[in-house]
Amino acid sequence: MDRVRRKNPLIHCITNDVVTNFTANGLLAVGAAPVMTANHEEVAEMAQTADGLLLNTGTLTPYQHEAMRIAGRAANEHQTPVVLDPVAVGATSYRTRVVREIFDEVKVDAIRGNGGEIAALIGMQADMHGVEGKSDMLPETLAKEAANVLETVVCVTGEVDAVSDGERTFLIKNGHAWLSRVVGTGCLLGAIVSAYIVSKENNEDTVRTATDALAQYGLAAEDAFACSKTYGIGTFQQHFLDALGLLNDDHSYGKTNVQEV
Ligand code: ATP
Ligand code: TZP
Ligand code: MG
Ligand code: MG
Repeated sequence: MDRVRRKNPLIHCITNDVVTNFTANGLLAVGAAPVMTANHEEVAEMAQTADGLLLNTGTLTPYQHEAMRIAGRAANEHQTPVVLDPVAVGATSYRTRVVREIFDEVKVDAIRGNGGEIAALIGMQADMHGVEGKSDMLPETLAKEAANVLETVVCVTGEVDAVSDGERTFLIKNGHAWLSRVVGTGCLLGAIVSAYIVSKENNEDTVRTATDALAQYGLAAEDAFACSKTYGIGTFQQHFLDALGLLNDDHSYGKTNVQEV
């Protein structure tokens, strides 16, 4: 977290209409700089100058699909790390086809999705309910399997999160159930994973840095719940942004619950 604040990375987000404002505010809260554009005339230039590119398929259209292809190619050419949030893959055949096409065309540094989305992406049984999704597999088994199949770092989120690069796998038990009652918390997390991995030092690996992002994000939710539990989820959302803004590595020391499995 402290590195993100020092670097102030520019994260170019091609994301969905539902979460744009929340994602921009959440990135600002952790010390990153958001920019949202899907305009074909400028996405290549933006992806080249940004520190990180987020591709989120929440309200995917043919226009956005093309924007993701252009931006993804430009990012790959300029070594800009790319994070994919395959929102609702598996919910419709269009989305499943297009997300797989994007993945095949763009080299992706990390993927973040709920259990159903990650299972659907690798062709396994998924229980999709619009943007919500579950898998019967344990998150650690699913994350490792998907990381091996997709050859990238995979973050599976839910009650317990798991992150794997196929060799090392971490379980994260921070967070609060109210996160799933506020729209956009999964999407913001994808953007924050991008901010963390583009701010890491050269000797740190993506799997460990993404794990830190998920753990500290979960801790912010725990802090927010402590301040808002007598009110409700509207207040929780505001306190969650506050808690993200107050997060730092000293505060989270000893409070994150991460184990390598
Ligand atoms: P959303 O639930 O907002 O649609 P999503 O399904 O894409 O988003 P989630 O899997 O819900 O993403 O993860 C978003 C965040 O919420 C993660 O940090 C995850 O750890 C946390 N989370 C989700 N459900 C729970 C839960 N029951 N207990 C604790 N944390 C949770
Ligand atoms: N519909 C299309 S995108 C979206 C909805 C409700 C937001 C999903 O965001 P999250 O982070 O998965 O709640
Ligand atoms: Mg969810
Ligand atoms: Mg989601």
